[in-house]
Amino acid sequence: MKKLLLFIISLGILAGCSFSGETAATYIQAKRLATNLEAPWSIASDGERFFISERGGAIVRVEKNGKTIREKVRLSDPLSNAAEAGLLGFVLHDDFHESRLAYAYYTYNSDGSPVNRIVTLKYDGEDWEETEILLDGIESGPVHHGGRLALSPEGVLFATIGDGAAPENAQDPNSFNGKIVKLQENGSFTTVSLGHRNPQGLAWNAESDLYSSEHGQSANDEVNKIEQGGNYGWPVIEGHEGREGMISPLLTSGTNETWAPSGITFHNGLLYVAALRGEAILVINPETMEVEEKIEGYGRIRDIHSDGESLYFISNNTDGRGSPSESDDVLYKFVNIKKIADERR
Ligand SMILES: [Ca+2]
Repeated sequence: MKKLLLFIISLGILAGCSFSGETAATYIQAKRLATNLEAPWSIASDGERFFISERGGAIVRVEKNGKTIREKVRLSDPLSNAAEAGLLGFVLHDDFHESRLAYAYYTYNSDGSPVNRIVTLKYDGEDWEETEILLDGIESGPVHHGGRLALSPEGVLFATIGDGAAPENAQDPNSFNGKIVKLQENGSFTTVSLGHRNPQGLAWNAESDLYSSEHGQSANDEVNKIEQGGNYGWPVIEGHEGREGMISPLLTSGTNETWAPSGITFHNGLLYVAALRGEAILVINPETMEVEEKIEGYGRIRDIHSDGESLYFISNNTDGRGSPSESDDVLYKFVNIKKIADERR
C-alpha cells in the first residue's frame, strides 16, 4: 500500500522526469520563478535577483518576490532580425555590485547584414546602456551566431562564436567564426579553440576544466572538453569521427539523435545540458560521460544556471520553433533534488 501510494504521489509530482535506472539525482519539482518571458537566452544572477536576456533586446529583472520588470537595453546599433539572432549572451561582471557592469553578445544590423559584437553594459538600476565595444565585426551568416558568454573561475570573459553558416571559417585562424575566445580587461583577446560549428554552452568544473556544448549538423551534437589551442574538427570531422591533430568530443548525440544543446552548467559534480530540439535537460556524469537522465516536460530549454545551491533553467518555446503554453517562457527553479534510490528505499 505504502509503495502504491508513493508511486501515485511520484506520478503527480515527478512530471517532467524520465529515468534510466536508479543512478542519478531526481528532480521532484520545478517551481516557476517568472513567466511570460519572450525568447529568453541567458540566465544571470547577482545573488539577489535574476537578469534574463531576451533575444528581442530586453533584460528581464526577476525580483525575489517574483515581480518581473522588463528593462531597456540601449545599444549603439539596432538589433538584427536574422534567424537565431539578437541579444544573446549576457553575464554580470564579477564586481557587478560595485561596478554595475555586465557583458553582452548581440547581433546587429550592419547595412542589411547581421554582425555580432561583444560589449559592456552599465546598469543604472532600471535600464542598461552600452558603454564599450570589446570585440566587433564578428561575421554572422543567416544562422549560427554562437553567442554564449561566461566568466571563468578567474573572472575572465569567454565567448562562443558560431561558424555563421560558413563552415570553412571555423578552420581559418584569421576568422572569428567557429571559435571560442577569451577577452582580457585591457581589450586584448585570445583564441582558445577552433573548429566549432555552433557552440552555445560554456562551463567550468570544480578543477577549472572548461567544457562546451555545440550544435552539430543533422544530429552529431557535441560536448567537448576545451583545451587551449585545440582544434575541434568542424567541418573536417564531426560526431564520432577522429583525425590526427583534431579533438573528438567527449560525448556526441550520434548520427540518429538531435539535442540542439545550448547552455550548460556543472552542479554538485554533474554536468547539465539544456537541449532545445531535444526538449530536455541532459544530466551527464562527467566521469563516464554518459547521459544518466533526461528531464523532460518543459519543452525547449535554452539555458541552465547553478548558484552552487540550486539549479535554475529557462524554457525557450516562444522563439518560433516551439509550442508555447500560455505562461511561456518560464524561469524555473528545481526544488527538492534527491537521490531516486533513496526515495525508493
Ligand atoms: Ca567537433
